[in-house]
Parts: sequence; C-alpha cells; structure tokens
Amino acid sequence: MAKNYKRYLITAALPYANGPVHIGHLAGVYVPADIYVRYLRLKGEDVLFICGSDEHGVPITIKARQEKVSPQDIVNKYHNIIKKSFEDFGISFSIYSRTTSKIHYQTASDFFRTLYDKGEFIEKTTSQYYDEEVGQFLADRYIIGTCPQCGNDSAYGDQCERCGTSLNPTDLINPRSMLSGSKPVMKDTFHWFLPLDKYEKDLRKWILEDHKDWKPNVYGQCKSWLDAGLQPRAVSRDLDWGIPVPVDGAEGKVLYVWFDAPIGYISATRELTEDWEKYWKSDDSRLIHFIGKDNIVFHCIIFPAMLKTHGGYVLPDNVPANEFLNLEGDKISTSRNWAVWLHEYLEEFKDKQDVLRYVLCATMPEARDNDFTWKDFQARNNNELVAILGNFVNRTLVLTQKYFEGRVPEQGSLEEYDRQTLTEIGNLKQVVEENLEQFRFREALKAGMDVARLGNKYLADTEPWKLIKTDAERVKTILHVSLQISANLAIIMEPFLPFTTAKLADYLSIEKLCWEDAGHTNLLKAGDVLKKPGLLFEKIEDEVIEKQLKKLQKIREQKNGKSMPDVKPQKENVSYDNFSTMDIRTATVLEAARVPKTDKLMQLRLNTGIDERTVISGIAEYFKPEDLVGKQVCLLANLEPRMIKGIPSHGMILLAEDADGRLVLVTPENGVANGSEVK
Ligand code: B3M
Ligand code: ZN
Repeated sequence: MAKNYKRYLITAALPYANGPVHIGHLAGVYVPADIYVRYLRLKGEDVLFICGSDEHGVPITIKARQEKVSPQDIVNKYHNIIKKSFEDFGISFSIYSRTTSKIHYQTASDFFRTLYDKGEFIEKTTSQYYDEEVGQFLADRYIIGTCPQCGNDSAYGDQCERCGTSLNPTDLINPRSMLSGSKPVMKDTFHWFLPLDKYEKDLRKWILEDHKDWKPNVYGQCKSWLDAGLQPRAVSRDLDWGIPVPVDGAEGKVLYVWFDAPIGYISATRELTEDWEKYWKSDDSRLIHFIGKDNIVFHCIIFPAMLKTHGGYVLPDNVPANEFLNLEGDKISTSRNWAVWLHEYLEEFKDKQDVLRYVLCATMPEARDNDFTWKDFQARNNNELVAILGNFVNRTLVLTQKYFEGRVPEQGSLEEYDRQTLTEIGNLKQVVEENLEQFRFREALKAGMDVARLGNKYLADTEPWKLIKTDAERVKTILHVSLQISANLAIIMEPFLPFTTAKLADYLSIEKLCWEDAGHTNLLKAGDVLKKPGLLFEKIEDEVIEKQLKKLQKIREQKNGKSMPDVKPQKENVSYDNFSTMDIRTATVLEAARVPKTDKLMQLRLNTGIDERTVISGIAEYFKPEDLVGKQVCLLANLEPRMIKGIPSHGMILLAEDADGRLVLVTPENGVANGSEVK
C-alpha cells in the first residue's frame, strides 16, 4: 500500500482486434489510464504504459467467419485501425503490441510450460458440445440458444446479452451451433485446468484483507466470486486459432484466450525494453491494471493466481476498473452498431480529440454505469470548455497582446485578493493530485477546471478592460496574475487535455511542463515574450449535434426492423371524393428564372394546356433555370392563387422529397399532351 515505489507498470486492457474502438472503451479504460500515466510522467516518475491488441479468442474467429476471411486478416485489419485511433486521441502508450507477435507466442508458451512442469495443472476429461457437421468442438460463443432466465432466443453459451446472466453452454434451452445451425451433441474432450480452488485461501487474504483500498465495485465483485467458492478453470480450448498448447499430445488444442492475453502485458514489456524484468520482477515496481468491469475476475483473481503460481512476478497493487458507458440510454453494442466509433468521430470533429477526452472524463462511469448523450457533449463543450477554460485563457492572452505587446507585465504590488487567488491555485492542485492518486478522475478534472473558474472570476471581479484607462499599473498586476493562472492550467490540465495544453504552453512559450511547478506563481517572468494566441475551443452548433442524433436515430430504426429509415409516417386517410377535388394536370415549363433576392424561389412560366400561367416554386436550391425549361411537370392546377413576393402564383408543381430533403421533379414517364389529368 503506502509503499515507496521506484517505478510504475501501468497496463490498459488489450482490446479484441475484432472491431474498431468506441467511446465506451475510451471512457472505461484508456482515458483514465492515460490521464494517470501522464500525471506520473509529469511528476518525473519512471513509468511504462503497456497495451496491445488481443488477437486470439472466439470473437476473432467469429468475425473472420462473418467476413469470409482468415482470422489473421481480421486481426491485421483491426490492429491497425485500433492502434491509429489510440494515437489520434493521444493515448500515450509506451508500446502498443499484439498477441500474434512472435515474442508473445514464446512468452505465453514458456509461461504455460513452467506451470505444467511444476505440476500445477489438473488434466481432466469433460463432455462438451460438438458440431458434427463441421467436426469442431464449440467454444462458449459458438453456441446460441434460449436463455433459461429471460427467454431471449439468441443467448450465448457464456452469457445472455439481454438479461446479463452468465451461463454455461449446457444451461441453454434448444442449443444451436453458430457454425452450421445444427443441434450440437455432447462429446468427451480433455483439457488443462488451473486449480483456482487451491489458491482460494491466499487470494481471499490478499484481496479481502490486504486490498481494502480497491474501488468498491472491484472489491465487491471479487468478494462475491470468492464467497461463491472458486472452481478449477480450463486454460485450453479445442480451436484452430490461438497459441498451441506446448506439450506433446495436444494437437488441435490452443491456450484459452484469457490465459494468453494477460501474459501479453509481459510480452509487450519484453518487446519494449531489455529491462523488462526490472518492472515485472522487483518489489518496488507498482503494477496497476486499468480495465472495464467485465474483466475484473481475470485481472483480480485468475491472472494474479497465474503470476503467483509461476513465481517471481509482482502482483497488481490496484485494479481501478470502471463500469460501462451507455450511449443515449442504450447499452453500447458493436454487433448492433450502437456506438460512437473513434475514427468516425474524428471525421466529424476534426482536431477535437480533447473535447471527447474531456466529456468522457467528466462522465466517466467510475462507480456505476453512465450515459453519453450528444446534448451533454455539446453543453460541456459550449458551457465549460469554451465558456470557462477557453474564455479565461483567451481573454488573458488577448489583453496581454493588446496592452503589453504580448510581454508578461511586471507583477507589481499584490493586493489581498491577488494573494488569495494565487494561493488558491496551490490548493486546487492539491485536490487534483489527491483525486488522481485515488483514481477519482471526475473529481480531479473538476478541480482542474476550478482553476479556470478561479481565473474567470478573478477577471470578472478586477475588470482590467475598464481599469486600463485609469490605472495601467494595476492592470499589469492583474494580467501578471492571470498569466500565472494560465501557466498553471497548462500543467494541471495536461493529463486531461494534452492537445490543448500543448497549444497553451506554446502560446505561453513554456518549453517543458512539470507537475512540481504547478501551484507556483512565478512560472512566467516579467518580460517573457508570448506568442500570438489562437482559440483553444470553439462552439459546437445545434446542426452538428442534430446530425449525430439523426445518425443514431437511423440505426435505432433499422434495429427496430424498419427497412426504410426516416420515411415519414403516412397521413390520415382521405375520401375518394376529397381526392377528386384536386385537379392535377401535366404542363410544360416555358421559362424559368430565380426570384431576385431569394435563395429558394423560382418563377416558372407554364403551358398548362388550359392556359399560360405563372407559378412560384421553392426549388431554386435544387435546380438551375436551364435544367427546367422544356421539362414536362405535374401541376396542382386548382390550388388557390396567391401573391408570393409580389408575384401572382397559380398552382403548385409536384416534387418528391427524400429523407435527406433532396427534391426531384415528378415528370410524366412519356410525353403527353399538356393539360392531361393526373389521377
Ligand atoms: N480482450 C476483453 C475485452 O476487450 C479482453 C481484455 C484482455 S486484457 C488482458 O473486454
Ligand atoms: Zn437472458
């Protein structure tokens, strides 16, 4: 616990390389891990930040089957996409490796072999579902059937995604093979098991007594696993994708993905540095696993049991797991495409990585599941990043340019209010620090933003823009203080907003950010030359948010089985008599011209067969006049005449409008005499 650690080994869960990463991944694991690591680095700690793609396991083989390519093709594709997304969002891994690497095969095989040679495994024959058509044993996710709890008829062999119950394949009613759809049969197979029951006593003490400091959600989950009693757990599978079990007579058997994946942390460290053992094997290294809640048992119970049984490795000192992030009230789901994908976000919100980092940190599901909504995203950007942080920094920098040619003015003599304000920075830094140490990222962020709030209030109270006419000396002090607050913000906010603080540090000509400097009020010296500032944040308009909501709306409707997204519901029925009062005729466009000083209106001269007349139509954004002349159209001829922009208009031409508001003319299929009735 409160030990003197010399170095840090921070890991973030290895994402499965079976799809891109979304905001749920970022909020749950990678943003908190990155904030923590950046904070440690700012403090000058020796820290390695380890991650990589998890490239084995059934999710990969299922995806490969769906896309009709090999598992290796799948992992190659997604490994690169995921890696790029993390880079784009500034997740500052020391290494982002992958579990199909050679060094990982070797590390994982050696690890298994060590436990095997020590006689730690139990070998057991059990009955498992087997697909006779395909000739393959069916791992949990390859079997679907009806959930005995809720009746969902597409529950998986290990879990029902509707009600969340964890299941065994044999619990399913009417099991079917995902491979062939056939009814699987039970068949004997043998596997190696890790006897978790044997380690239960040690694990109980280690977690329940020595790690009372773990987050309540983590501690609680461990306790219920331990209280339920641990069972031996198979560490091999009958599968053709994975690391072969490295013993004789194990053909067709691979390491269970949850056996090899956590060893991936070790392999990646080996790949990164020759010094890897210093991090993994000395007591003064602090190992911390950042994960999501569905990974708790693997990181708190199974992997520590593996490490301890192997011997020589440090155990995790903390496992700050988060709960899940939902999206607009619904569980994020890769298979239903209910997600905000990071690469798609960047297409819409170029250079706004920090906005997402900020919102995901502010709404992080630390203690319970939380909801991401686009409206909240917009509000936090506009009301917090723009209105508080951006506004304060911008006013400070712009006024300094304006009054002092961009040079840091002298501090002059401080008033009591200035002193209080400067002291408060140190207090807030302390609050940020305490919260980060406890993995309370939302509170930490809030305290960081309080520094900007402090600055805003200071400017609002002192009003340098008014004083400049009467007391330029005082304004020097005010801007000096404001600049010191800005410099502090560059440091304190760096873990949260690395792109923004890099810009801010550049405007302030600060070369190196260092945590110990924060809280000090002499970070900038009088006379220092500042750069011309740009805006740190910009307002996000309603249309931009509407577009995102519309996109989700479409996905929701597709999911609900509507084949044509966005088609308006049908209007109420009308009687035939009512319809027959509409006199619709064919007509030819003789002339067309835009109505001056309008964007939308087009003036048309039509031959209707009945007469020649003028019709004003709101189509100027969609058609050029020359495209209309000579076209035959359909006209509601007996619509009451009206004056539009001072021009008499008699009738309305018919148009079809699609979901995105695109308009096309309704034109007779073949030329027909003008004045023909449309009915
Ligand atoms: N790939 C599970 C997941 O993405 C798994 C984590 C492995 S960490 C060693 O939820
Ligand atoms: Zn269920």
